[in-house]
Amino acid sequence: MEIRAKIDKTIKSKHSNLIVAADTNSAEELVAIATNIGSNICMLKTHIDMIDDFSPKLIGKLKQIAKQENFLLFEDRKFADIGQTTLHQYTEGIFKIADWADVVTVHALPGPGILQAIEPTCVQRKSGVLLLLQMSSNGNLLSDSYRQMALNIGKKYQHIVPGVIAQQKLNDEPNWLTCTPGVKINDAGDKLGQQYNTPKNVILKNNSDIIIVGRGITRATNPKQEAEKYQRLAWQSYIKKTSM
Ligand code: S5P
Repeated sequence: MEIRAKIDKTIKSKHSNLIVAADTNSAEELVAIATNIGSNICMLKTHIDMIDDFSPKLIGKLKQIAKQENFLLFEDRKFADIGQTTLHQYTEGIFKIADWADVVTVHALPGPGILQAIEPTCVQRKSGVLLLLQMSSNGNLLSDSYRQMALNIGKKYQHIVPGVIAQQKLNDEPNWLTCTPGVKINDAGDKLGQQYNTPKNVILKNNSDIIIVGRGITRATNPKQEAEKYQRLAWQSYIKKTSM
C-alpha cells in the first residue's frame, strides 16, 4: 500500500489523528512510551539520534510494537544536506533509517536534489517524506516566500510526499496531510522558543489534519490519560471539520 493510503487507513481505523513525539534519550523509555500510548496514536515520532544507548534491537522492538498496535514509525530526522549526503544519512550509518521509518522529515532548503536523492528508496520501500513548510519555533526563518518555493519543490515529488509539517493548512498545496507540532493544552511555549497551540485551534481554526504532541503527553503525570485526552480532542475536531 502507498504511504499516503497507509496513513489514511491508520487514522480512520484507530480514530486517531495524533502523533506522539517520544523525545527521550533512553531506549527503555522509548519502548515504554510506545507500549503505553501505542493504541492512541497513528504514528510514533522519534529522534533516534537522541538515544544514548541505541542498538538495532531497539528498532526491532519498535517495529514489533508498531505492528501490534497498528501505528507508523516517523523518524523526525529533518534532512537538510545535498542529495548525495542525505542519501547516505537515510540509508546507512548505525541508524539505517530507510530500513524502518515509514516517514521522515526533510527540509527543502538544499533544493530538489534532496528529494531526488531519496526518491528511489522511498518508492521501493513504500515510505514517504513530510516536507517542512513552516516551523513552530519563535523567530524561525521559514518565511512565506521560502514556504512557496519549498511547496513548489514538493509538488514535483507528490508521489513520495504524503504530507507537510506546517502550522496551518496552506491553500495552494496539493492534497497533502498537514501535520502540526507545537501543541499543548494550558501552555504557551517553553523557554527555548517553542510556541504552543491547542488541538482544537490547530484542527478547526488552522485547518490542519494531524497534531504532533511531545511533552504535553510524555511529561504529564499520567501520560496514558493525557494521550487519551489529546486523541479525543483532536479526533472530535477532525470529525467536526470533515462534516462541515
Ligand atoms: O516546527 C516544528 C517541527 C517539528 S517536527 N516544531 C517542532 O516542535 N517539531 C518537533 O515536534 C520537535 O522536534 C519535537 O520533537 C516535537 C515537539 O515537542 P513538544 O515537546 O514541544 O511538544
